[in-house]
Amino acid sequence: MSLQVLRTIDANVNRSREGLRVLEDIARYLLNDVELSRRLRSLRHDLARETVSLNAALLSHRDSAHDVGRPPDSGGGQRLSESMSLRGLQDVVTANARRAEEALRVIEELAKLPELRHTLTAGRFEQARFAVYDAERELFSRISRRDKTDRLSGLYVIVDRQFAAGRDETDVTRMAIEGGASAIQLRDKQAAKGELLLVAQKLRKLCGQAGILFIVNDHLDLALAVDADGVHVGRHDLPLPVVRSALPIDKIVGCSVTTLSRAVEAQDEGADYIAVGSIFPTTTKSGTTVVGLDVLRQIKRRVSVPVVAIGGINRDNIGQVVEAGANSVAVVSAVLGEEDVREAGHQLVLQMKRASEERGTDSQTPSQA
Ligand code: TZP
Ligand code: MG
Repeated sequence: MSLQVLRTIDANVNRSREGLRVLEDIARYLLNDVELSRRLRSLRHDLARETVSLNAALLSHRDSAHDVGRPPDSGGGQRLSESMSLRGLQDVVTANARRAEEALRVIEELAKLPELRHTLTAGRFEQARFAVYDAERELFSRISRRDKTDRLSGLYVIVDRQFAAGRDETDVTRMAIEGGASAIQLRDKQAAKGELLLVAQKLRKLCGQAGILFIVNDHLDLALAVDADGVHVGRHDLPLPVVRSALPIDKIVGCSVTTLSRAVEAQDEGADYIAVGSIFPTTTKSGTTVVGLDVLRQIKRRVSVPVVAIGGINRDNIGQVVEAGANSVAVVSAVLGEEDVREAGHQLVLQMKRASEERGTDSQTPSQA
């Protein structure tokens, strides 16, 4: 077997293993995804088995010292060039998945050479390459969606024209954003789609400029049309799996629930966050079930996705909701029903901060440890 072929195989076995290890550790330590990290680990182990018969030959011909691609000794202190700089975890995933995919392709092609045909099975590396394509997609999706749900935490203002006291949605939204909202949801049970589309486009733009999340209630088609960050559905809307598969992989879907069992089910069906409510009595939505803070606590204990509390929440009771563990608090009337929308939002954000500081301090006291 030629030395050059062995060295090429060696370099690419290493590359694929290293790329896969980075992906595996992202799945394991950054996403806590047991299933995906196990899949990547067994892929890495399977590949090690495929080349085990070549191990001695590969190692004995390894000559890293004379590798023309070896980084210069002074390279460690160098800054990444512009083209190499990574913007975030998504880029780390892409770079390492590509590294593994390309390396696997090289091994696959070399495995077809007559001198290697009996030692390596090209098809195994091809299968592995496709498994990495799938894992790359899944990791990219998980990270992008987690980035969004991380930004949910805080005040989630639902903009519903019916409760805006005749004010323009754009003005109301702008003031809610200035008041400190982390997310805006457009909700409208009455307007025609075409009219709602125009509103959605405006709110999407405002939220984009402010760097906050924009979610569309009920309407998957509108969410897609305006490139919203996500869509919110309940039991009368399209089923979660349908919404999940129709949405681009980096968009989120939220789901309203009133019970613990439905919360667990919604998470299993792909909900990126769960909205629980009505926590307190409300007149904003008719026919709601008042679930209380206990259901919120139970759901918080059982699901790993962020939980948004909704229904009847105002500046007097928002502290209890934060205390019960809500990651985010959704309101309609407590912001839209006030004359000064900005100030109303600001006060709610202040109360939330106070309550979470108290909660943080409490949980750090030795008596609670
Ligand atoms: N879903 C459950 S309660 C509710 C919705 C949309 C209404 C929330 O409005 P408010 O005014 O904050 O009680
Ligand atoms: Mg709905």
